[in-house]
Amino acid sequence: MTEKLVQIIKQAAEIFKQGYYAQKDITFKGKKDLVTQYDVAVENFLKEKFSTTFTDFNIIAEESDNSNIEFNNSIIIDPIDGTTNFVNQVPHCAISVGVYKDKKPYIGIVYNPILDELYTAKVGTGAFCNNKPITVTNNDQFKNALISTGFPYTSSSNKDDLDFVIRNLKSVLPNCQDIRRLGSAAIDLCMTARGTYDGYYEINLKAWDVAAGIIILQEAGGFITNEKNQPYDIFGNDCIVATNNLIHNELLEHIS
Ligand code: LIP
Repeated sequence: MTEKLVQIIKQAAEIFKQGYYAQKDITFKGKKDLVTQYDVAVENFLKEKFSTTFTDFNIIAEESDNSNIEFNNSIIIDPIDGTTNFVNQVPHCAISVGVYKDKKPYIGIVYNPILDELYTAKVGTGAFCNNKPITVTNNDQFKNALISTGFPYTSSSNKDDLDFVIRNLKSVLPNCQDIRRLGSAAIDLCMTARGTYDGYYEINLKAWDVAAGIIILQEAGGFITNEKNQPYDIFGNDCIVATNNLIHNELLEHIS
């Protein structure tokens, strides 16, 4: 199934690349939440191909009405994760596809067509970037840790969410090596999986932002919980805390 998924995702990537360099029609789903005609075009392409190729799976996708779709055997699609980057030609944006069987993680694929970086993982068989195995860092010193985070779109309208961002920056930043914010949750998880970052946290993500990346990170030796050190629910609103495992507890201590 992985090979077939990759083949289809690489076809969709042609639409993605064409859009990245083109003039875009931008509409707003929320005050900060953008969508372009290319998000819709990539999603429609993937949905059509996946629904005819993988008939045992239903599809949950960012730009679609998912209200009547039950999460079970599901393919979860983010056609463009990092749409703000895509619109501004910042090359950190990707197609993200997570496959779940009986609600359990099965296959994760994140493809950045601009940098031509393909992250793949199937549960139990490791994680790869462009077919080379990847693993998390072995750094156990939080003071040396490079941490990634993101700012939720809701920080423009919800004071509690803005406070969460500021409070936790104030707590994490002075205690770690540094913080990065590149604007794609899917890629942030993959960069933690490949050992660029030691850890990552963010609130209010959607299932399509993380469905693939958490499988890739887990297969690379990473550890993922919510801010209370409980299992992270991809359909919930908790903070995702995703690390190399070794600095997990210390990152949790700085998140409130
Ligand atoms: C975005 C993320 C980004 C996060 C935003 C948003 P989109 O996904 O990946 O990192 O900060 O809240 O969810 O909307 O570009 O697919």
